Amino acid sequence: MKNRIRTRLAAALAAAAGVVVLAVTPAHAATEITAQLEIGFNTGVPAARTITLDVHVPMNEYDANGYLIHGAKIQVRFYGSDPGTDQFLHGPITWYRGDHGLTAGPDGIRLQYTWEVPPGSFLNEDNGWANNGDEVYITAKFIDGDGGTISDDSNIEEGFF
Ligand SMILES: [Ca+2]
Ligand SMILES: [Ca+2]
Repeated sequence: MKNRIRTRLAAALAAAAGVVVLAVTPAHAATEITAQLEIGFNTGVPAARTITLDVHVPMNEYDANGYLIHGAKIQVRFYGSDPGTDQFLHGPITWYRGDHGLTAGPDGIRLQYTWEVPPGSFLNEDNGWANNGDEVYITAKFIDGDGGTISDDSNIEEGFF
């Protein structure tokens, strides 16, 4: 008798927990991600290169919050575009819920983040006498709490970084 009550109580608790989980679990799978990279030149003293990332995973606000609460993250890696194999340059840099630059809003999950690096940083992917121009892009991944992943390669930024 006692066992039966305990079982019933456990079932009720599980059901209650289930309702809570359902209330914040995203209703729709994330299927789309776009990544943009901008590299600018700060000509002040000291000079710097300004890196701006804009990664967007469209969905409604409810789902955006649900994904982030459940541990979804955005992960960014930098690559240098070259003939043949592209060179890995930097990363991964990972943003979770609450990290600066990562937001959930009416148009979905967005990462907007800017920082500066000195000239000749990891962005200087080609540093040869004959080939000093750099071609840099990012690969951005949206990884949900269960490990489901979608990714996008950004545009390529060209310059002497
Ligand atoms: Ca290159
Ligand atoms: Ca270079």
